[in-house]
Amino acid sequence: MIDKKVFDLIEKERVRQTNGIELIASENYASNEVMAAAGSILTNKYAEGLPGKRYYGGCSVVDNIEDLCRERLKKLFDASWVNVQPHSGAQANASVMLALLKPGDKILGFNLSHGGHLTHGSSVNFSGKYYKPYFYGVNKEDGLIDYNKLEEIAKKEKPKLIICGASSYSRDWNYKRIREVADKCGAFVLADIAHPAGLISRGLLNDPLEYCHVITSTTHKTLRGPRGGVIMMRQDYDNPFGIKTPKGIARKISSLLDSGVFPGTQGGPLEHIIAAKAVAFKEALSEKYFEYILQVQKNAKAMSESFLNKGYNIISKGTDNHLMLIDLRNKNLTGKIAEEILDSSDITINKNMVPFDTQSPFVTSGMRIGTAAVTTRGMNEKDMKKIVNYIDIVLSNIENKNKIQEIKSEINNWTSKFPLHK
Ligand code: DSN
Repeated sequence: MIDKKVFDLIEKERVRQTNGIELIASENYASNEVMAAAGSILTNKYAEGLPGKRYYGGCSVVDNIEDLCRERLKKLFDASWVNVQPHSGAQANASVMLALLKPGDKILGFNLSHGGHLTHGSSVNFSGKYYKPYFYGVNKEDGLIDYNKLEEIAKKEKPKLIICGASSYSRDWNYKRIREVADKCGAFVLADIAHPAGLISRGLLNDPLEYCHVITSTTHKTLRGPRGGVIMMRQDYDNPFGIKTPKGIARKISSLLDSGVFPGTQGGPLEHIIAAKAVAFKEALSEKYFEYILQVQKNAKAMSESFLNKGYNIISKGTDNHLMLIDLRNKNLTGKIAEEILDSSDITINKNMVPFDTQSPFVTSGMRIGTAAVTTRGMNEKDMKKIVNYIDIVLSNIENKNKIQEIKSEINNWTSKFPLHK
């Protein structure tokens, strides 16, 4: 039996992904092998627990798969301990907080409206409901993180956890400085590297594992794997909060984190996704991936220069990673209008709050753009200029339906030269 309705819709989505220009900074095109593993028979298996310590029989094969995945991830980030079971980045962050904090503990995260993430203390998320959040942000003048303010808040409030990492910050992080602040106030540091993980894994950005106690990431953005999350540490620590097992045994942080994932916040791990993560990590260790991720970074720089040349206001005036955030107020546009009009020409971006935004999160004054997906299709710096040109024409002709239709046809024709998978 074939479910025609569902498979017709999947085919429609394949066509959409193929015809358009995909610039959502958190998206990418996973390889056919990654997708084959994600769509495999492993979806049938329950495996609560960890390899060698499961609550179900018949786990010998999935034990091998999960061990392989863990070893590859350790190699990729030079980590000594990893957990590859989180179903998502949000689950990974929830597991870490459950493991290291008690309800009501103070946490210090990067302001969502300055580029942070919901799970770093937002009032609408578990992290802002169960813990007491404080926020640092960027300077108004240069759009760069205000580390002095971060230190000031940390010294005053003495949070248990300082979170660094972002979903729309285009610059590298000073992890060393954050760790120094944390040591002064007795906090743990969690680096959520969901976005730049691929660049970090191949040494193109500062290494958070050197200074941060715990690292979380997603696997589907720059890492180009299946949708999912992971947790890592380079060094295990004794637990300074004195959490003990019911039998009175003091537990290491790694053991608390494992329990934070299961049974703390999840049931059975998704072994088909863990297999797909393993495939993606093997790919990420390859020379070909290094060339790819280097090109992602070059493309982002080329794209931000083209936008600046056309008078667009890029927050912090450039990028170190795979994305950029553009304040559209000098173009008399909101993020909402830009997203809608670009969508109608088959260019996909997302509206985004900019620091000190005066619009609501549903409207916003900005747009976020990333180069991970278009680079997977084989596009280079020259193509980035072309894309900026298309965006500029569309945003300068929002009332001109014919022009937008003309650009859309041109784009559909142009993207057919760049297959999703080679
Ligand atoms: N929603 C993701 C993003 O687009 O950055 C982060 O979780």
